[in-house]
Amino acid sequence: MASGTPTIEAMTNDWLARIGAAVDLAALDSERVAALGKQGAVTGLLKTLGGMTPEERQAQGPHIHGLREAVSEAIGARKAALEAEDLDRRLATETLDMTLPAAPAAEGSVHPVSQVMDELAEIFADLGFSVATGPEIEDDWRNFTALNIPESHPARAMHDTFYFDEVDAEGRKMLLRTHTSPVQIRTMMSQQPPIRIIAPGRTYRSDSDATHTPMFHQVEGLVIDRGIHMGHLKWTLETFLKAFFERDDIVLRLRPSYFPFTEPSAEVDVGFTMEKGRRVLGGSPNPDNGGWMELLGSGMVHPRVIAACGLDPDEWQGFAFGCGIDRLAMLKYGIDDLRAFFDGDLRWLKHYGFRSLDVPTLSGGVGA
Ligand code: 2NL
Repeated sequence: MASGTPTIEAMTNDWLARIGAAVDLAALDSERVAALGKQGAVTGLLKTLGGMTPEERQAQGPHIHGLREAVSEAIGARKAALEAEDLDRRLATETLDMTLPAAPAAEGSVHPVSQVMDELAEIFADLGFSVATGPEIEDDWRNFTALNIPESHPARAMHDTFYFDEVDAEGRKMLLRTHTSPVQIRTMMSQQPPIRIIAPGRTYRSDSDATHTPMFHQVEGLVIDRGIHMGHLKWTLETFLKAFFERDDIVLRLRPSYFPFTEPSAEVDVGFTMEKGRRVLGGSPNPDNGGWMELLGSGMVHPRVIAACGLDPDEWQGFAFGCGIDRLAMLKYGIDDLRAFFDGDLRWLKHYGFRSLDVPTLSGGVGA
């Protein structure tokens, strides 16, 4: 071989020295590219095999391939050694203090409406009620007709209903339920009495101002059994409101009213007193320091509604009531802007929200 051209052996020694001297993984990778990369020295040497005569190739081939093998083996070995060194260094220098408190995990909060729904479920469970749910898209019959609200009834207009273009089997437009009453209709049609349910959920009316949002939450209650009368209604609501507002001095006033689905119907007012300039439910209301606040609608289920669900009204009676959940949440937790409920502002949610897995704030159950 001509002088000045390094022998394969010298090249091998040179590359092995360079690889052995690489101080870290990045330096080693540079050597790998310089030797075995597309433009690398060893790669270049391999390419020269193509231009040789068969005899030259037979003589040089094993040496050049041997070089390539030696270089890539050395790179592999050096890489393993550097990685092991790296690990040893980290094990020697990095420490983990297992006694430090864990970093706080991002935590959401429970919306006041969800909190109140949980509280309602808990209180009424103690009274033997279960929670019933149903679809938010309903048909005209379950939302209106079965509830003794006929086609021409002004209550249909009063409800400011959202209608869909899609129609049911009778050709009537489907709608967003305007109350959760259709859930009770479904329950009466599918279960035998005695029935004791509450139906909490989203309801919809085309109404929007400071005290109305197009979507709102309602809870309705229904009891169907033999010999049910308004005394059961009043006791149930009184027991519920005392547990919910955590006060024993809640006073109820039933005022005659009208709903198509109940007869007789009663508006339920709750006495409030003024405490530090705020209306607080409870206490004996007198005109100087309080009054009556309308909180619920209620009544004895109209015999026509019972009959529409396939039950005999001479055998089965019941009471029902309805109430806004958003309103209950505002009263219990001192929130004064309804629209902020559904803005999705994280600051509001953090302020008024509740910790998940916390026990609903009840005084200790209905029996306590
Ligand atoms: C109100 C009034 C009320 C009912 C809802 C009801 C349901 C069936 C049968 C009879 Cl299936 N009644 N629900 C009864 C009276 C009043 O709600 O002002 N809600 C906010």
